[in-house]
Amino acid sequence: MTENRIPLLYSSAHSQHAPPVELWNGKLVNYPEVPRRIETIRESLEPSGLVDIHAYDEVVSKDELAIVHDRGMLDYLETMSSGVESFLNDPDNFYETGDQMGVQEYFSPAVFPVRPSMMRIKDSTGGHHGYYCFDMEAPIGKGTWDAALHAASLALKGADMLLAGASPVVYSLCRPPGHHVGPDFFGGYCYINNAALAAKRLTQSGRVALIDVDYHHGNGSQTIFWDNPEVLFGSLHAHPDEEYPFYSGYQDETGGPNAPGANLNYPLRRRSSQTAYLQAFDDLMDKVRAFQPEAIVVSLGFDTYKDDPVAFFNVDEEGYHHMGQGLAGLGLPLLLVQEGGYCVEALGGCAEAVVRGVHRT
Ligand code: SP5
Ligand code: ZN
Repeated sequence: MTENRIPLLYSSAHSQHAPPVELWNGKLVNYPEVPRRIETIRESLEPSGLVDIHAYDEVVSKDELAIVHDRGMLDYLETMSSGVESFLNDPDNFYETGDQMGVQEYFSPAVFPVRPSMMRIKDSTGGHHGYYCFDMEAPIGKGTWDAALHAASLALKGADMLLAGASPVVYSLCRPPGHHVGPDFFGGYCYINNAALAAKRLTQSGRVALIDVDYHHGNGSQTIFWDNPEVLFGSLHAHPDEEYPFYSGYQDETGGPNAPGANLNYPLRRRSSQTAYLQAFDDLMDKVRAFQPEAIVVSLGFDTYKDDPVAFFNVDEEGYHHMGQGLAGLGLPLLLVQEGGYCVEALGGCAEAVVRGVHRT
């Protein structure tokens, strides 16, 4: 597609967000969404000659985030992030702390479907932390808001570069990731939906396809574009019967009344072969072509990798190369937005394989 180098949009701001642990189904485990993920991708791509690294540190305003997100959620994230130290140091917010008694001996669920009967909690002035957050996988620290804001800004900058015709392909190296964030809910290591923001902005040029190849269903992106006929949301992911986020991602979720058929889910069983995965991917490419979009955004997760520590698919570097070629074959402005992928040693190779595929070398 291009002889030229692909702009790789990067900001070091992500490193301010680094939760050490999470409580997953009652067990304290290491948090897999670590800063090294992004640094290793940048370090691998830098000498490859395939990309030009653009260090980009401008940030968008909250108004620009509000094209897909509820103001209340954005204000909550910013306020909680800036006030987290005093919150954690306020004894009124805690019972006795000290030992970890019982924490690892009892199960507690880690993902919550929200119900309308609990909405009144929004009127509360305290204790309403579960209102916007739907699981225990998105801890907020003092650098979280700034990191998330920079990630969102990288995605929007990428969209703007495509709109300006600055490059046919852009890769926004976003962290934290975003596809689990809906209009007014966040979770799953995500705080702001980077890819959805970019897709929404790109609708300025016409129809857009948002292709989600992260291992997990992009429940946030699906919700944002559910009833929007301008955006095709197509997702390949682990079957919600057996994988996070559990409550969405089934094949019969096809879009709202104004957008029938504009939501395409390909749930695949754990341990599906790469062949089965790539067949589904190729099928999605056909559906994308039929939609006749003007631009493509990819929620690019590498947790489909064969050795990913949190997931169970079998994609390897050849598979990612094939996907890069398939995306480039659409012949449209293309924005790659980084989502998950937790096998840190392999991420550089995965990213390079996609980028080589896009270059058609
Ligand atoms: C952006 C993103 O990829 N978010 C995903 C959040 C899902 N986290 C669930 C982790 C499930 C861990 N399963 C343990 C499998 C052990 N091999
Ligand atoms: Zn994922």
